[in-house]
Amino acid sequence: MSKQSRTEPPVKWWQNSVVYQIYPRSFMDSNGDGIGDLPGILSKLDYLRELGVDVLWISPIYMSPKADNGYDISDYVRIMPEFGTVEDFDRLVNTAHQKGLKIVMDLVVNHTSDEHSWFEKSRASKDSPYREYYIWQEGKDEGPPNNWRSNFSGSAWKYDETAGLYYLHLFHQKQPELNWECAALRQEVYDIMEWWLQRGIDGFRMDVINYIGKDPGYPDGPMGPDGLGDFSAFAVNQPQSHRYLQEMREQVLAKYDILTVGETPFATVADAIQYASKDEKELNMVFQFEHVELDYAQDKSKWSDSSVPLDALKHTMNKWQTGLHEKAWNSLYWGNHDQPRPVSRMGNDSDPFFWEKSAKMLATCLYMMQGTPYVYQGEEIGMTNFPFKSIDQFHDVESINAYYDYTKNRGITPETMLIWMRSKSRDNARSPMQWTSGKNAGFTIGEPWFAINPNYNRINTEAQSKDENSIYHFYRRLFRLRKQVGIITHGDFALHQPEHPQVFSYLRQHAGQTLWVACNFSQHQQSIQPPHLPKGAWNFLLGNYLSKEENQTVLPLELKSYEAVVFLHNALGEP
Ligand code: TEU
Ligand code: CA
Repeated sequence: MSKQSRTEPPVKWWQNSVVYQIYPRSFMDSNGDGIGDLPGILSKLDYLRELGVDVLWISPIYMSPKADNGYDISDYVRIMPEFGTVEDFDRLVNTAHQKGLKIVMDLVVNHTSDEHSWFEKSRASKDSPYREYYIWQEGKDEGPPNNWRSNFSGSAWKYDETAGLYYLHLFHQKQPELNWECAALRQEVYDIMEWWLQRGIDGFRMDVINYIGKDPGYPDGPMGPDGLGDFSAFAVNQPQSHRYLQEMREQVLAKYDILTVGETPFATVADAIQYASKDEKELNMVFQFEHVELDYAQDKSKWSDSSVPLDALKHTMNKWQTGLHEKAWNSLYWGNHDQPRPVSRMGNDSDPFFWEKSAKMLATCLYMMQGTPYVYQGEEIGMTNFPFKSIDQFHDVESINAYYDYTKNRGITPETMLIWMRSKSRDNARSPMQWTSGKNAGFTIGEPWFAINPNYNRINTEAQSKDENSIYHFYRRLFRLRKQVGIITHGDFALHQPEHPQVFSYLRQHAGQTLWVACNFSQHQQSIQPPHLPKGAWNFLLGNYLSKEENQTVLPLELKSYEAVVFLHNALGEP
């Protein structure tokens, strides 16, 4: 069982790797300026290796005026001094490699900062070769070229006095969209990628890479109550994006054995099959968004008090698991730097017992599926949402802009908006990593740039490393299991008891084996009907209540509060 059998298809290294996402600003501060940095990451490599992850994806560390915390880049080949130097970076890559860890960089090339020299030259003169690096348009009827709404509120167009034209920004106005129609711009991007690959990195996570192709007609989108329109039908998943990615593969990616994951909001299963097809024409995999938008409001806005309905979650995960099977490769994630903390969102952080059980249950439910697991810093210790009390505690531009938009223009009271932000804001993921029960949770000896979650006394890596029953050790077991039991990588996927209102139960099958995973998403005990297979035996692999006793072969008929179980069946009766 621990060896791969001959019937299993060959595996690419990124298919059975576990990826850990680092948001450097909030990970570990080495010099007391309150900002996490590269030497801080270096000092935690042993912790990460112990956890059993294989790849580190590092959110942007490039030069940036920080309108969007580094996702607005002003120089792609310089490291922001507060994060360290290029020597620090090389040391990090080399040391990580020595320890068997790979490094994946964040590639943000749908837009730059407006302080990038390309943009400065682009706006300065219509004769500059840089003019066509960005998307410039004449206004219409004294207003912007179309009705598109920026992801960060307001119009997606900004009038520029110097150019006398509008430029497009689907995010912050300090994040002008690059014009991928321009061949010279595409070449610049490929050169930047080469520059980093030559430094020895192992892949790219590509920010909103399915936004790079735009409908050249720039038509109005369906209008919302705010008088602005939705751009997604014209600026996302356009055929041009696929063409550019195929070119990128031919020119750069094909030369390297690296991990590529595209961040693709609005991607359907059909889109993902194109982006991440088995024949590797574009990327290795994508981050789809459907399962992290199930608690959005009816108008598709993320700001509401809805929670994730389990039936919809089961339906969505099933659609992606079965839809990509043998066609493309899934990524598995509940959280990242843009999402609230999974244990607060889909589990129960109201009480220490429920918190621990539900964090382990959520991890089991996700990481026994097919695809490459991603874990966001702090998830492995069950870090929770932040108890925000006022608007001044927020740093995230999306949250702050939405607060003013909703309270000024949409008739939402500040109290209501704060409640919504407390459960949905991206800032929930950005409070510093909790290392110890000491000062500032061991994150910094200085003043942290973002307040420490007051629960750090109870929730920190130091306490959990010492406790064999902690969430941290449970994550280690899950990752080890993925390496030992091939069916977790290769098996197909089918919902079991799809109609059960509180239990997410599924089967994975491969080469005569069956894996059964059952997860109780409620705090109440639930009856279940375990699967019946004609012959052979079941063996217990993992659970968040059951002990590690060997040879547990009786399937449960009930699941306790947030209980998760994993059993493996072998038709031949062999474990
Ligand atoms: O996110 C893309 C994106 O669409 C997000 O705006 C997402 O929809 C939102 O955060 C959900 O609330 C990427 C990065 O991950 C994000 O941090 C950046 O702000 C954004 O691109 C612009 O670069
Ligand atoms: Ca620092």
